[in-house]
Amino acid sequence: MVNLTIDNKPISVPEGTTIMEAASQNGIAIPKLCYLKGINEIAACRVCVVEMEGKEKLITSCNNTVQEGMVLYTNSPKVRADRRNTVQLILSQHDCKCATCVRSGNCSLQKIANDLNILELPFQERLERQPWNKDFPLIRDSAKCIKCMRCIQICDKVQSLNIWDLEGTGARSTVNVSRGRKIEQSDCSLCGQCITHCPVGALRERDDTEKVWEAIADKKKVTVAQIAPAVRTAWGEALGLSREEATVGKIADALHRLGVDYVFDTSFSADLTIMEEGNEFLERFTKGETKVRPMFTSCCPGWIRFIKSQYPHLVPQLSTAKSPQQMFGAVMKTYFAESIGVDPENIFTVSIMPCVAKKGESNMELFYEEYAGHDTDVVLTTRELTRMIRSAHIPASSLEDREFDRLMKEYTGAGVIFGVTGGVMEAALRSAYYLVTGKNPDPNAFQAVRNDGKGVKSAEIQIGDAVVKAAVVSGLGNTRRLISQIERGEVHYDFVEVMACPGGCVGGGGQIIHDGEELAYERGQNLYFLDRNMPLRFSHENQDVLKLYADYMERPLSHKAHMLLHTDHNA
Ligand code: HC1
Ligand code: SF4
Repeated sequence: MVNLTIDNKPISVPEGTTIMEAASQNGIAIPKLCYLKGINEIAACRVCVVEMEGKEKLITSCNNTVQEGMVLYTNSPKVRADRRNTVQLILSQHDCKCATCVRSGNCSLQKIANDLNILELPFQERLERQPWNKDFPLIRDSAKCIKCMRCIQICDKVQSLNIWDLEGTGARSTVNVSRGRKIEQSDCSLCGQCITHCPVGALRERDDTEKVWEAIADKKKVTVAQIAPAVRTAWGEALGLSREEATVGKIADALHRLGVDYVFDTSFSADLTIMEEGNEFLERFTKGETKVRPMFTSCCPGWIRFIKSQYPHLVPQLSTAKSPQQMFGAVMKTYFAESIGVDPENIFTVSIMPCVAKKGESNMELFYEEYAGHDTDVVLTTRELTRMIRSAHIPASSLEDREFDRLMKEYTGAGVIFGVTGGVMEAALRSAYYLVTGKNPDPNAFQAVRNDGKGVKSAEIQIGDAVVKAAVVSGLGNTRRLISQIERGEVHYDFVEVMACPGGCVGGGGQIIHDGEELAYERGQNLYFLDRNMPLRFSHENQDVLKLYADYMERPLSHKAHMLLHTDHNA
C-alpha cells in the first residue's frame, strides 16, 4: 500500500493507483474532460491537474500514479487558476451557444465552466465549421469539438473501425473523418458509441422529432409507435425517475399524451422474430448445412453494416429474418392497418430505439415494400423521446401505467431480454428447445449465454439429442476477434448472436448519456429482472403472435411470412 495525503486527508491505496482514482476512492472528485477509464488516459485536456508539494509544475492526475509520502492539493488557488485558464482556452475554440445545444444540461464542459465560475470569455478565436451531411444519422459539429480524442479512441479501441482521426497540426489540429473521407463514404457502423462518449455536443444523432410532430398533427395520418426493449431501462434516467418508477407502461402513456394513436412494445415483434429466426436456425441446423455455419443473428443494424463492410463474404450466413423493428413496421402496415380499416399509406410508423443505426436501417431501400413505403417511417432514440416529453411539458411524475393497444398487446420475457447481449440467443434457445422436444425447458436453463461483462460468451447447449454450439458477442472489436478465430478454424459454432454495442442495446448509442459512466451492465440486469417477473417467458406462448399466424401469416417461414418478415441482405 502507498500512503499519501490529498487535500489534507491521509489516505492509503494500492501501488499503481492513479492520483485521480485514489482521490475518487476517498470521496474527492477531480474534474476531468478527456479521461475515459482504460480507453483515453492521455491527459490531453489538462483539466485534472493537481498541485504536489515540493514541485513547481502541476501534474495531471489521470495518468500519474501515487507515490509514498506525496502531499497533493486538488483545489488550491494555483490549481484553480490553472484550470480556469485551461478551460477558458478550450472555450475559445468552442461554439458556446448552449441555448441551442442538444447537450445543454448534460455537458461536461458546461459544468466545468460553471463550476469554475467562468462568466466571461477572455479569448475568442474564429471558429471554422467543417461541412457535414445533415441527412446522415450521425451528425458532427466541428465547432463544438474540444479535441479530447475520446471519439477516436472509442471507435479504434472498442469498435475497431478507425473512423475518426486527427488532422492538421498545432493549434489548427482537429478531428475529422479519417483518410479525407466523407462520413457516408466511411465504414461507420452507426453504433453511436462516439456520441455517447463525447463529453460535449460535437456528436449527436440526426434529430427526427419534428417529423413525428408533423405526422401527429396530420389528420390523415394514423401514428403507430413501438418501444424497443432497452429503452425502458434508460429513459427514466433523463427525467429523474428511478428504475422502479420508469416503467414501459409510462412511456406508452407519454406517447399517447404526445398524440400518438397506437402504441406497442417491440418485445412483441422480438417474439415474432424468435418464431422466424428460431425455425430458420433449426431448418439450417437439422439440414446439416455446415457451410453456412455459424448462422449469425440479424437484428442489430450496427452489426449488419459492419459485416457488410468488413466481411461481405459472410453475409450469406446471416439469418434472413428482418429485425424486430422492421418486422413490426411491416405488420403495422399490413395486418394491423387492415384490422383498423386504414389505408397503409396513412399509417405512420415510429420506433423508439436505444440506437442510432436503427435510423439507418429504416432508411434502407431494402425494406421498401410496394404496399406502403418503408416499414419504419421514423426512428427516435431514447434521448429524442425524452426531448419530446420535455418539449410537451409533461411532468414525468404525472405519467401513469398504460396498457399497449390490442391485437399486438402481448409480449413475453423472452422478447424483453432482446435488449441485453445474450438475450436473443437465450430467447431462441428457449423456443428451439420446445420446437425440438415438444416440452418447455426451465426458462432459466440457458444462463450460460448471459452477459457477465466480458463481451464474449460461448456455451454448448443440449437440445434433444443434439448439441448446439452457441456464441454471443457484443462490441465490434470483440466481434472482429471472434470472427478471426472462426475463420482461422480455432473455434466452431452453430449459432452466433452479435450486438454492435458493448452490453447490447442497453448500452446503445441512442441511450441517455452519463459522461464517463458505463451503465449497460446495470440496465441489462433490469431486463433480466423484468423477464423473471413476466407471466410468459417463451416467445412461442405469445398468444397475439400465434393469432397473427393463425389469422394472417399461416405459420413461421410461410410464403407470406417470407414476404413480410424476411429480407435479402445482399439486395
Ligand atoms: Fe434492440 Fe432489437 S433488441 S436491436 O438492441 O432485436 O435498437 O432494445 O429494439 O429491432 O426487440 C435496439 C433494443 C431492439 C430490434 C428488438
Ligand atoms: Fe465509430 Fe460507431 Fe462512431 Fe461510427 S458511430 S464513428 S463506428 S464509434
